[in-house]
Amino acid sequence: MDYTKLSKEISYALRHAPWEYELELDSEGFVPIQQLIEAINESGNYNRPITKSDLEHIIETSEKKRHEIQNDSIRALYGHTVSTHIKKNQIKPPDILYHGTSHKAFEQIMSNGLKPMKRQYVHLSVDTDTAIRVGKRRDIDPIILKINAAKAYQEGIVFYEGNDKVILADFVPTKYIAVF
Ligand code: HQG
Repeated sequence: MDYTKLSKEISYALRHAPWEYELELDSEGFVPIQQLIEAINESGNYNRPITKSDLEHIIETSEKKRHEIQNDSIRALYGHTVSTHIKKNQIKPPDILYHGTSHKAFEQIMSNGLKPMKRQYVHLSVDTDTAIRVGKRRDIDPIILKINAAKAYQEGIVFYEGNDKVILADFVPTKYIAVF
């Protein structure tokens, strides 16, 4: 079983294109596991039919907590681009957060703030290692931004739960952003 390929397909289905799988996300992004399994098995993309254990295996072994199972449903924890708004729990963020990005995006971020761009939320990292990993997807030598989340929160910027490494926000104004 190609678990990397399966994990990517699940992210695609749950973050970006549930309709291609005849799935409908609920307000928190969940779909019934059985429906997801049946839709994926219809494609015949894998060397055998996938099962709930395969999904559990991906969640347990992945270096990133991308998906979550609750009862008989599964969801992506972050990364959504679907047009229906996925409701996330508001949280008080850690005092400092980070964001790894490209040199190309940097100037625009410093004049317009951090925006969700194609996703529903801005994705922030709880530590510099995570931010570096995120930034390296776009730049071999990424810029690491340091976010004064304590001040932003105090002044009304809303933060949301992502996973243990990722915190979400609607928007982060420039005044809370510095280069690390
Ligand atoms: C940038 C992956 C211009 C932003 C990762 C980023 C993460 C701006 C890009 C998760 C901007 C959007 C999300 C502005 C922000 N002007 N550019 N005003 N504001 N940007 O991929 O945070 O492996 O949508 O800096 O690890 O890079 O898929 O967001 O470079 O956790 O599970 O616009 O996706 O996780 O890029 O990554 P993305 P991201 P997975």
